[in-house]
Amino acid sequence: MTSIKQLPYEEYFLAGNGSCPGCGLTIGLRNVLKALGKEVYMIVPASCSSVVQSPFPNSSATVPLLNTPFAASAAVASGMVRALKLLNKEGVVMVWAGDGGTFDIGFATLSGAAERNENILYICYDNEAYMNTGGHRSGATPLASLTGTTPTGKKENKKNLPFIMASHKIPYIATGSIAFITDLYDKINKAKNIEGFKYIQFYSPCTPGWLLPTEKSIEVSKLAVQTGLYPLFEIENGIFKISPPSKPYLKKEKRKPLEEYFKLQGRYKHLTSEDIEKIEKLVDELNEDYANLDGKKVF
Ligand SMILES: Cc1ncc(C[n+]2csc(CCOP(=O)(O)OP(=O)(O)O)c2C)c(N)n1
Ligand code: SF4
Ligand SMILES: [Mg+2]
Repeated sequence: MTSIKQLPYEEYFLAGNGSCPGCGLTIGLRNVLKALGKEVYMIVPASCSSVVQSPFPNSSATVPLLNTPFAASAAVASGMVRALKLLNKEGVVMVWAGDGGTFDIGFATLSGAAERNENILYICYDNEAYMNTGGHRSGATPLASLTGTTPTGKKENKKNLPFIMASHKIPYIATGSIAFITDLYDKINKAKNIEGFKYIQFYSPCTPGWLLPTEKSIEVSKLAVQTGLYPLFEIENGIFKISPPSKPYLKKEKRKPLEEYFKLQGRYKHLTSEDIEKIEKLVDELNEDYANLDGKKVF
């Protein structure tokens, strides 16, 4: 595994961009681009990312980048792959999309491109709501979370999108976290050399949207893994494998109490002990399932 000291010094996503302090997407993008280098063509659907990187004169991405309508990114990326082939150009075509643009609005084009096994690296930074337009709930918002459209807490569970992508039988799927940046960096490095459709989703705090103090982004991301709420894993050619940062937390006795995670964030301030018990049961079931699947073929 790469160590922090081994990460390249080159910066492809620059400081002075328009993000809020503590924003997970900028920490993620900075390091993802370190793994990909200059030879990348970025496709960005409507999202905080569009706003963070684009406004002149503070444009902050140093790689070619196309902003697209919300639902179109995987279709645009499919066209981009063909255009590069015709022009005889090398490079990774990467979609960089939020959870709303991935789990919900962009899902039709995402599913189509995955089913065609297009040679695309699709990355979803998962801040668990439509943050750019006021933080309303998405298919990625977790059970009980407060959002602009769930003022008493979301009643439904988060979609398990990595497993929905697994049903497309694509060659590579992974989850990541900004708190384990070298794990994410290694996954991107691996994915960029795989031919076909790659889907990577990473946990990406939104400080205003989660009512999270700006300096707590990494702490909350670590706790998401240590509580078993956001397990890190890969599905490579159908084989499911829990990633090293998550491995210890498959065991219930090793997991940190959910209260530690919830108390950092205003979006969970209303939770009762019964709510937490209910969520704990879901976390237990999820981790039990993943422990049983570890090392096994899932498709
Ligand atoms: C078709 C369409 N509907 C709605 C919008 C307004 N809109 C722009 S960004 C956004 C939120 C995007 O949420 P997500 O994909 O999760 O990215 P985030 O803002 O959280 O980074 C919305 C609703 C739009 N641009 N186009
Ligand atoms: S609103 Fe959230 S996702 Fe958007 S730039 Fe700010 S911290 Fe990042
Ligand atoms: Mg979002």
